[in-house]
Amino acid sequence: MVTAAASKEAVPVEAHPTSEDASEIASNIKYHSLYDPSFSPFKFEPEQAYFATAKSVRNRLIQRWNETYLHFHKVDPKQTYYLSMEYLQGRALTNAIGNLEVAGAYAEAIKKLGHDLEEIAEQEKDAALGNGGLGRLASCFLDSMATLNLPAWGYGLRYRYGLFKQQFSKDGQEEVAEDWLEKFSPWEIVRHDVVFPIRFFGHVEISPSGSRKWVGGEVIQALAYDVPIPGYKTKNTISLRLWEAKAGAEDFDLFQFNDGQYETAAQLHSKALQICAVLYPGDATESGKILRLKQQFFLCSASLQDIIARFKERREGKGPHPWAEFPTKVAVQLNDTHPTLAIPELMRLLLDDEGLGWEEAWDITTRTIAYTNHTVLPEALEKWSQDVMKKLLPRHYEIIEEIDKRFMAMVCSTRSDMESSLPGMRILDSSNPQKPVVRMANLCVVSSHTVNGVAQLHSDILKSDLFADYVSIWPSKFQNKTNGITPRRWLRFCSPELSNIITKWLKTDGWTTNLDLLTGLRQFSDNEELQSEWASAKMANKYRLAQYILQVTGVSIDVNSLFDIQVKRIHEYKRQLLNILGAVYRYKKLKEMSPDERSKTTPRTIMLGGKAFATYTNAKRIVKLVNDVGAVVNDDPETSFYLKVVFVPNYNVSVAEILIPGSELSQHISTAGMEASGTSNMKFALNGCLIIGTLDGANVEIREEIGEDNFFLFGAKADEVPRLRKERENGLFKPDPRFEEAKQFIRSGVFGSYDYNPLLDSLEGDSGYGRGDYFLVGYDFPSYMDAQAKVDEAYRDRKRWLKMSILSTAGSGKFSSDRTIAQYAKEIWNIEECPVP
Ligand code: B1N
Repeated sequence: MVTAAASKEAVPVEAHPTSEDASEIASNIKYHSLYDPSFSPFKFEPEQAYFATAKSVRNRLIQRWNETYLHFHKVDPKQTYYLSMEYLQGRALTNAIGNLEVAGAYAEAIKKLGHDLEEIAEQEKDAALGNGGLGRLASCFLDSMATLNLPAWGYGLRYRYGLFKQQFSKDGQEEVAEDWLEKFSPWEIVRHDVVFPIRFFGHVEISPSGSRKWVGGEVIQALAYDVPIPGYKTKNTISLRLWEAKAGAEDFDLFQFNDGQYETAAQLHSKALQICAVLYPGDATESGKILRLKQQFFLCSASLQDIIARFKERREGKGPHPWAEFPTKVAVQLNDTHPTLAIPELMRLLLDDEGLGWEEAWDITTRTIAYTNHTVLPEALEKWSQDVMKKLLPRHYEIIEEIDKRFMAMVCSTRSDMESSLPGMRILDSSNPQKPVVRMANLCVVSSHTVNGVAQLHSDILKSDLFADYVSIWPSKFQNKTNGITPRRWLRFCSPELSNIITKWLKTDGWTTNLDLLTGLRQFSDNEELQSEWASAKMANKYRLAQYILQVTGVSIDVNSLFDIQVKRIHEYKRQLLNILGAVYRYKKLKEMSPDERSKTTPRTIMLGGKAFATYTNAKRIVKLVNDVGAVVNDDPETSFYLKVVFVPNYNVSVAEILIPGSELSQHISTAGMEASGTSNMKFALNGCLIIGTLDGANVEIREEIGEDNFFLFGAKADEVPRLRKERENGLFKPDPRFEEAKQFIRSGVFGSYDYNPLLDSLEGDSGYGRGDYFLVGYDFPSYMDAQAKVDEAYRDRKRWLKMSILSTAGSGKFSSDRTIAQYAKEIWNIEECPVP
């Protein structure tokens, strides 16, 4: 027995891989640091302690993950495969020990080793294989699928560099590659036994019998990495399978290498590296476009080959493969159009490799695939050049052509009344002969058995607008599945203080898996004892947040001020500009007040955070403006007690876990009709944070659930937006003087010498989206300011505010991703739970 030198207690080194005893867990952590070292075994600083702890937890996960796989294999239920180009997993350690219910024991064990669990957990880099809401939704869904014991898998790509790190220079945001695999990830298991060939380019060969085969081109290998996803309070642990691209030794030309042609010798190796190098590379250039399409196909082809192999394996010895059974064993969900190529790829595998006829293959494909739409923004609806598609995927292009042809024939023969709508419904759009394209959303709608939006309003807009023509052909194809979030990561683990109070008052912790139980808090919303406990939990979270802000920005914020937060990707439709214009106006008014008048106002700390896409100029200008306003406002001795403006750098999942619990007001202020759902709105409300927002996305349903008195509503309604834009174009819009004053104040140069005129001009003249202020910042500004005045007033009444805060949490039950996933399982996938005994 070896004893650990660096620890506080003399801890023996032993395996104890599944013990729940703190001393034995400490021995196990030591065991990993000594016998599976990734650093000098004699070092045990926080970083080494993190990796050793992670390896210890990982073994527990692997055991459950193996049992789950074997159980699914034995029962052979219908399974769901969730295909997504993005996952925003964040950190795994706290979540894993929380879900396994060993957090307390691990905390104690780590203390015995002379460290602190929180400090150890902070060593972990976020797995940021996604951009924003869509990727985080996929991760919340995995958590719920595991927790609900559903037979389900996630499939994605193992990007070498995930979402960039946001840094600042004097010119504003700079993007730096985020090396989440710099050391290694202890949460993945490389599967050298799971490898599939993926072909690109080449040509189609037709045999004398007329059968078609895709041959030639370049072939790259897809290698699986499995990330175990533990459910909460269950043994079930499912897989997120991430594909990595690889070339083999046979692709390495030793002859060329020895001849000094080093680059050409390893050409395929470098091509393979490019595929999984980065998340969503810019697609402005032709080569960038091909690379993005290659990524999408890589995910689809590897995943479908894997799914088919599993289907066959489970039928081994049971006679020939009854393909008609495939849709009774397999459900494939497309997370937006990014994995659309799963459709022609499944068709190709069934037609060319399995020898099925078109009708049969089409029937199987359409009964297997379902599609979720996440946006109505025209620029986000994917269109791929027909020429690029033909070149990269010649056989898939043929299949898409055939789907398009048969769809047209069907409409013409059964719905002659719809002929004039046909050009807009077609998959192939050749209306611009210079740039013929494939419309991916149309391919998805035509080929899926179900299409869903992600909040009621969004699903209604899909039906009345974007997909209206299809609705008249297939009225029952369209559904709504309002998004949700996992209450484990987004309340139970990120705010233990508030969680304990909720458990105490509800007399059960059952809310963590049945979030509707939170309505039980309503009856206590006036109770002074609960209110005072609630206030101290929120205050503890505000302290933690204030400390974090000080540490990353150097700005000291007052925990007694109203903490007002807007964090999300920077986009003009999300209207961070409305927020900052409001802040600028507030500052100007504070400056004009006498000290006595000022002392009657509500002190506020406005925090904004989020990343701007590298080439999105206006988004970057907004980030710069927030920083510049903060620099002036925070240093103004006259007003800084009443107003601080902070840009929170590098917003990501783990930063959200600090911000959201400490928030009191959050802003969800997109132009109505443009935010499909939003999911941070749900996280904030769940944490007792009040919302100021428009009637957009899931805000509509949140307001319904928590009550309109507890929601600060403002702004135009979705159905008014087209008319307001028209009026604006026709010069009928009269701006509010406060709006003009705020813009003028910025133009006057108070916030530095950077030229904000182009940004502000987008609110007036031609914004590039058509005639000026497409996002109606000017139209909504007065009602926004009025709503903000109501916020200030409500905050001054502490009892009233606390009651509203409690009611926000109490009304958030609907927004659990457990509810969302249960609905997908029943109403789209037709799968049932399969708990490991
Ligand atoms: O998906 C989220 C929603 O809550 C948000 O409202 C919505 O904006 C977001 C292209 C997207 N829609 N579309 C994307 C992501 C990456 C990309 O390359 C589009 N993200 C959303 C979850 O439903």
